[in-house]
Amino acid sequence: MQKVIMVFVMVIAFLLSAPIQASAFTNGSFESGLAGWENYNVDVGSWWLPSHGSYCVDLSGMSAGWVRQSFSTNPGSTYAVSFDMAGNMYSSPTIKTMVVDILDASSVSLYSQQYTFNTTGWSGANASSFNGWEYHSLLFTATSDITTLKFTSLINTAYGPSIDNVQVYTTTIPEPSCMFLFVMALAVCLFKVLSKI
Ligand SMILES: [Ca+2]
Repeated sequence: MQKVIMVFVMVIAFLLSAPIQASAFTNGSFESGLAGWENYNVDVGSWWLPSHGSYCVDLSGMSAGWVRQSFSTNPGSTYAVSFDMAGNMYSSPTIKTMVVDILDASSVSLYSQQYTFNTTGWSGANASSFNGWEYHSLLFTATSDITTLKFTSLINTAYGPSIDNVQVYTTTIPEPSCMFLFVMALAVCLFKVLSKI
C-alpha cells in the first residue's frame, strides 16, 4: 500500500510542478517586439536591464498607453498569469502605476487590479544593472473560449510602468481526452504496482 501512496504522491507532485503554457499565448517576453500584442502608445526597448531576454515594454510611449493579447481558453478552467513589473527610472513620477485587466469574449471583467512600482534608488545612471523587477502572479477562471489580458498605464508622461516576461499557464487539465489518457496511464501504473505487492 505504501507503494500505491508513493505513486499518487509522485503523480500529484508532477502535476503541480509542470504547469502547461497556454498554447495560444505568444511573445510574452516582447523578444519579437509587439508581435501578438494589440497596442497603443507603448515602446519596446532595453533602456534598463530586462527581466527576461533583451527587451521589455514601457507602457507609456509619449503618454499613457496599453498592450493587450487575446488567447484561447476553456470555459471553466483556471489559469495562472505571471509577469514582472518595473518602471521607467529615467524621470518622474517615482511611483509607476498600471492596471491589469482580464476580460472574457463579451468584455466582461474577470479581473481588474492596480499595480505599482517604486523606482526609488534607480535612475539612468544604474539602469544598465537594474535588478529590481517585481514578480506578480494571479489566477482567473475562464468563462469563454477567448480571453483578453490587458496592461494599461496610468502614467500620462513618457516615463511609465514597465513589464516583461508575461506568461499564461493552465492550472487544470481541461481537455477530456487528456484526462482520459491521464486516468488510463495512472490505472496501468497502479495495476503494475499492485501486481507486485
Ligand atoms: Ca523580454
